[in-house]
Amino acid sequence: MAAVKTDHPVFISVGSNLGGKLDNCLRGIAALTESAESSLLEASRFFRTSPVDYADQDWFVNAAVKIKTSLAPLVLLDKLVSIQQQMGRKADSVRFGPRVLDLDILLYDDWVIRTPRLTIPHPRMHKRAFVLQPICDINPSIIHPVLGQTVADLLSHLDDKDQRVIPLENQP
Ligand code: PH2
Ligand code: MG
Ligand code: MG
Repeated sequence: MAAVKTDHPVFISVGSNLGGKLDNCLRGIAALTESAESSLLEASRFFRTSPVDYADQDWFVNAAVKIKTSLAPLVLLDKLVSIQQQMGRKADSVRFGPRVLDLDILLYDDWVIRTPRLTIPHPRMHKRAFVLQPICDINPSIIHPVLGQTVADLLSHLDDKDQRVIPLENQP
């Protein structure tokens, strides 16, 4: 009998701060979820967000999606990298700098993964309002599998008041 592939719930963050930011995000989500292996379960609103970690760049558009996928974590990562490249993303000239499209795995089921290429949960997600607010849109009760706190708690305890996360006025 053929091996049965199990689907996993996965949260992905979506961001862009170059070119048609919202359109880039929408095209990235479509490329990811219009395949046999991954489908869209839920999406957050889209937000305008002030740049974090590297301030000298344009504001981002950010969102998060919950998908279900049969792809293993590193295979999913390869898929995200290939979508980013298809969308015209070049090798990053500045760490945390401008990008046409960024697709990051935030949570893969309730797994904890630490490999040289991939750390899950995403190592900075608990400090980033532009990640926590979109996940809260989808489900505020999701528990961070390492910290053991809900994403709503993590968001409400962020002490960095400089992080601006503003819903887009015209949601797609
Ligand atoms: N991504 C980064 C660095 N800083 N800031 C915002 N607001 N949104 C992002 O998606 C973002 C960032 C590196 O991936
Ligand atoms: Mg990123
Ligand atoms: Mg990335």
